[in-house]
Amino acid sequence: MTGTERAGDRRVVTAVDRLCTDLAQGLPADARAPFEAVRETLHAPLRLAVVGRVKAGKSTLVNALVGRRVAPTRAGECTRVVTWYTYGSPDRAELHMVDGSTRPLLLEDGAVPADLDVPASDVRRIVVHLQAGSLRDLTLIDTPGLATLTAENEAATRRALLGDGTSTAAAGDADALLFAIREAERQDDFDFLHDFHRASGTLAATAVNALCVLTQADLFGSGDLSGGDPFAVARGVADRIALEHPTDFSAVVPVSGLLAQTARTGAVTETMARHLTALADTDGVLLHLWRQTGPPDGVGESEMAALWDALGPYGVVAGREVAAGGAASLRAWLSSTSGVDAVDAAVREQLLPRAHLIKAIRALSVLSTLLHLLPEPEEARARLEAAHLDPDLHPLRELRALRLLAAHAPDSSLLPRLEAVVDAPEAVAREAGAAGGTDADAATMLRRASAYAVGEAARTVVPTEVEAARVLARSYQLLARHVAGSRR
Ligand SMILES: Nc1nc2c(ncn2[C@@H]2O[C@H](COP(=O)(O)OP(=O)(O)OP(=O)(O)O)[C@@H](O)[C@H]2O)c(=O)[nH]1
Ligand SMILES: [Mg+2]
Repeated sequence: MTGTERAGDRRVVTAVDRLCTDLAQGLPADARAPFEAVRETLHAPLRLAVVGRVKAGKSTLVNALVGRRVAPTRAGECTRVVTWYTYGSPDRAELHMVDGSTRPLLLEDGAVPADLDVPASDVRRIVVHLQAGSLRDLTLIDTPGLATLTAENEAATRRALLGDGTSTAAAGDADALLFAIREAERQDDFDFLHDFHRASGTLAATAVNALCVLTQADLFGSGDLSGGDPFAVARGVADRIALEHPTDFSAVVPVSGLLAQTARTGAVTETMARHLTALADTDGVLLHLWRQTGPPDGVGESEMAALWDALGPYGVVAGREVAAGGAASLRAWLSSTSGVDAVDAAVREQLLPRAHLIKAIRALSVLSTLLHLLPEPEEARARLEAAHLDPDLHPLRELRALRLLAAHAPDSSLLPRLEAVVDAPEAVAREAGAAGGTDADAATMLRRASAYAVGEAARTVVPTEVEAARVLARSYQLLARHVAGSRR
């Protein structure tokens, strides 16, 4: 995990926090609430929403990521209410109603009930507090499917993530998206994604805050029947999507939520491994037909059904050999095969290290929708715009320039230098002084690098390079100021 906090990112949060307080200063206490709410989100864990078409396997993946079977899943349209899984003790859940009231929700065997005793349209969200390590630095948001049979379900997701166009909710509740695509992407997937990017602010109109998961990877191709590898087919599709949509996602990861859920929620037992091993000599194609032909000798109908539910056809056929090694081997195989470790890695390497910046981007965007609540909205807008030029907020501009450059001009010579100032500014400053010179010499070196970048901005005609070079020039200048200032 590379989630170490950088001083610059902390300064971004402090600057936006200050801005919230300053803007709301003249308001009476009760009118300050929306601004306070924005401030609070800056200090809360990153909110990652799992979004996608109905039946993409979102809730199954949420269970795998949480490490508990807490979200209801089923073959028919299932999730009807936006549900937050957040860190807290003791384990409990509550309904946040549309009318602003809150009431407790009893978990059934530790899981959210699939059916509520109130109409889903009366509930704004369910919040589930769990003492799960996976939620310490991340709140996961499960959402009703897009493109559903029930327009109301899709509307709930759009409201929660894109906002209802009114006030505080205008940029929605999520900082980042885990976008679930099953089989292949469709145009309406991207329509939604672009709406989300717009809602999360112009600074975020890049792949900064969205990862894509290609779900149900165990069902790709005809792998399980032909003896091929469905995950290899899914990898090919994922690579194509990544290539064709470089600005939409920072990564595209194939995953089988089902295998991951089974591996990570304590569902793999020695009994399961034994039943699976008992199928070792049955022909794979025959196994697929077991519902018609009956289960093979030595395994009962309900046991076979349980294996099928937990592992799917690929998991049953391909997992038999490894199951001979017992539950621990089966669990390890399911976990690594499922691809969920790669999803975790993408979240931890691409989203969490930049959580402060991503949250700050969203907070600025929400702030811009609250200005009408202030006595002098025009003056407040000017202050907000001026804040974008605040040196403390420069990391936001760096991040955006880096993503655009990586997507549109990946061979640019500016890329490694921009990466260096984004990921390790202290090292850049150190290197500038590495020739053994004084701090003043280091500052001079950085100013020279800045002047050189200004020249590069003038020489290139590629728009993303022009912006990157300008951003880099300012980065070097700010670093020079920092080096000179800190050693005085
Ligand atoms: N084989 C296989 N089946 C899966 C996988 N993920 C989910 N499923 C099955 O697909 C069905 C739908 O899964 P859910 O997780 O409920 O899907 P969802 O996207 O949350 O559905 P909605 O909430 O209705 O939009 C369930 O029957 C799951 O068991 C997977 O990776 N592989
Ligand atoms: Mg669901």
